[in-house]
Amino acid sequence: MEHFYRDTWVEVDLDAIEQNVTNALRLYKDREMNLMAVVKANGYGHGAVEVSQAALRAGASYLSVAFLDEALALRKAGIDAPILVMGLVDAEHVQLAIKHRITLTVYQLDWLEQAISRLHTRDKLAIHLKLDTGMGRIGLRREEDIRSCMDFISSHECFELEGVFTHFATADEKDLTYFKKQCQRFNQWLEYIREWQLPIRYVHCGNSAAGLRFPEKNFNMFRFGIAMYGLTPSPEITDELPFPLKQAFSLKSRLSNVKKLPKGEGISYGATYVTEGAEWIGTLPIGYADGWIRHHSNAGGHVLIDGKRAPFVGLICMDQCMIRLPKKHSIGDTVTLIGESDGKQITMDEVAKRLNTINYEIPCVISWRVPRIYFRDGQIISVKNNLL
Ligand code: PMH
Repeated sequence: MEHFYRDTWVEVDLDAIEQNVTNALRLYKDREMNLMAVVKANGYGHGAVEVSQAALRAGASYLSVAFLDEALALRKAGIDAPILVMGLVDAEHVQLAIKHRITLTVYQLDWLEQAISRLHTRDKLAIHLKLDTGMGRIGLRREEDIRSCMDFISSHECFELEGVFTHFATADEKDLTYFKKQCQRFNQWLEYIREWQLPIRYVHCGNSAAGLRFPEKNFNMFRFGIAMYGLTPSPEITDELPFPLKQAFSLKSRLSNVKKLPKGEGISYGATYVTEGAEWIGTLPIGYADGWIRHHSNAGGHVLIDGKRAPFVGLICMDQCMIRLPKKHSIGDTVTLIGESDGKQITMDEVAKRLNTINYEIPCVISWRVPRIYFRDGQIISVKNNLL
């Protein structure tokens, strides 16, 4: 087990990840469904290796990441499950993908041509064809381009067209007009693709929102990201989720200093906060270099200490910040920045709302300076400290 010596850490509840995956798959118990666990960005900041293992234990059959390095990191950690890279990988690296059995996303004829010049006759490169039905990011958009890619793929045996997919831009919104338009396009474009009669194993379009809200719209795979981590795809549809999600991520710290200040004393750079009376001020060893960005101090944020709320005061520094304590506390007392403390909770959604962003962003930006502790059955099963 790795060690760490600082008094700020993340706790990841792997049972929560497993439970969210199990519950999602249960929605599809009457038919074939593959769950692709989206573990890009280091598992949305939770830790890609540990999350992948938990998701696979609970029945996920595929993993996906954003770029090749993330896939290689999983292989290096001994993960054997199929992995799809959902972003562009330079055709120069196709041999690396084959060597490590990594599936690539394809959406350009040029790319296929470049790849073929680097493939040997007996190579098999697994690919998923990406269609841009309205996300406007990457993917094929025109019938003739889809057809020319299909011609090329079907006439070169080194390509194994294992999947076809698209990505929704608004599956997490109440208004379904745009979502329906994307579904309709995807269905129509799949018709073209079926003309080649290739045995395509996976067809996938759904993210968490579509996977949970519209089982009938998903083919035989969906890509489960945010909800696997126990976070709602958007506050707008929380009431529509078919089961309660269990948040896996908590962020904790311990007081590194406690002092009583009289009225009129300034706190932190710029002395922007001045005590309003005699106040107990606590210092926490977490700052913006840990991803606890400076905006927390202006945005009226709180932490929990013994289940009571304590506000941030003064500007967040690089490695430290200050809070106003409800009463005298001791150095070493635990403080919860995200998660539960004595039956009270600060959710990821609360933190995201305070910062005027989405819950996805919060765990992603808690930097790798902050060690992660992994729990299963209430026991610590591993610790990750990227510094040592
Ligand atoms: N599929 C693709 C192609 C994605 O980009 C994402 C998330 C998912 C599936 C999973 O979505 P979910 O987390 O809503 O379940 N991608 C991103 C993104 O690029 N920015 O925020 C989320």
